[in-house]
Amino acid sequence: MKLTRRVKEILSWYESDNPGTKANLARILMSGKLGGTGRMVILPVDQGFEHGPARSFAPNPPAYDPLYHFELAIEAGLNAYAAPLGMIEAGAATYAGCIPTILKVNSSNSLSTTKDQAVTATVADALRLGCSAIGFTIYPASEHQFEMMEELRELAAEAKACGLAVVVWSYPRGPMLDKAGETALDICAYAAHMAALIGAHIIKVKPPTSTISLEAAKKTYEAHPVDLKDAAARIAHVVKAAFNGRRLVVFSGGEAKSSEALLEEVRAIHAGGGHGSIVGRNAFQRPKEEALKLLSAMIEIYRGRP
Ligand code: FBP
Repeated sequence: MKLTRRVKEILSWYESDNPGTKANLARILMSGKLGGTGRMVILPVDQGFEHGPARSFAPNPPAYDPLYHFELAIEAGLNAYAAPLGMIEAGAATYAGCIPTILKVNSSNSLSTTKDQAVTATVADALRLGCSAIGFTIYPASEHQFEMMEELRELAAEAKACGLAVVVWSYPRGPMLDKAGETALDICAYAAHMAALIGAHIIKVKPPTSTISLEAAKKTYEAHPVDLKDAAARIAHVVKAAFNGRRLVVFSGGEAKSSEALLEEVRAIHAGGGHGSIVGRNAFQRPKEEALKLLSAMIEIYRGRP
């Protein structure tokens, strides 16, 4: 496989990584219909853990089958498929080598009142299953944020030493943030920056809204304004916070919404220099044909053909 100039340039941003990690990042960046472009669409299916099976899969019952998600990601020509241990194990042999996988190594569930996640898989699992990366969620602002960051530090060091890449879901939540604060522009940018500081290769955040939440940051945003009304400008601000664009930043899809609403977000991510989307519910909760159509429309936007 010949790497494109763009992928070589992206790999050059990761100056401390060994050839194994770079090869795994290259695998993700070169796979699927967006392979080589520097943009990505990834399918994450950890919602069964996070929200429960019925809330996740009842809208499209074939999605109860773990193999369905491998098929969907492969047929859609996505860059990678991310899931917790059981989901990856369930299709590991059938789909070995068919699509890069990201093993989600910590998980939360809706039966807990604390904002925390349990470590549910290991770096050894990721290697055994042929994954290209581990995935880890941190909740900046939660009562457990520092333990989560310390767990990530340890797992990321181990993963990198074994030549794996590290994908960080950086989702602010906790007592000091109201619902609007969780996706406020300053908070999303802060979350992306912290993930970069902990050593993430790929950072996943939610699309930022026009709210500025942190009292201490308001003056700075007044002095150095971002065009809050422009979704692309907000995306660009988050990407800037991730080492001035020297880290890959992808944006999540959120709850199921209309295709047009999702594509509008994707246009803003593309225009703002975001590196792609990691979209779960909006893909697997639709009937497969519809999901394939939507994913294909997203890919077209990232290919610069809106
Ligand atoms: P969606 O596209 O379904 O939002 O998936 C992205 C994701 O990060 C999942 O990996 C995760 O399960 C989910 O969002 C968590 O969402 P929340 O924390 O808002 O419940």
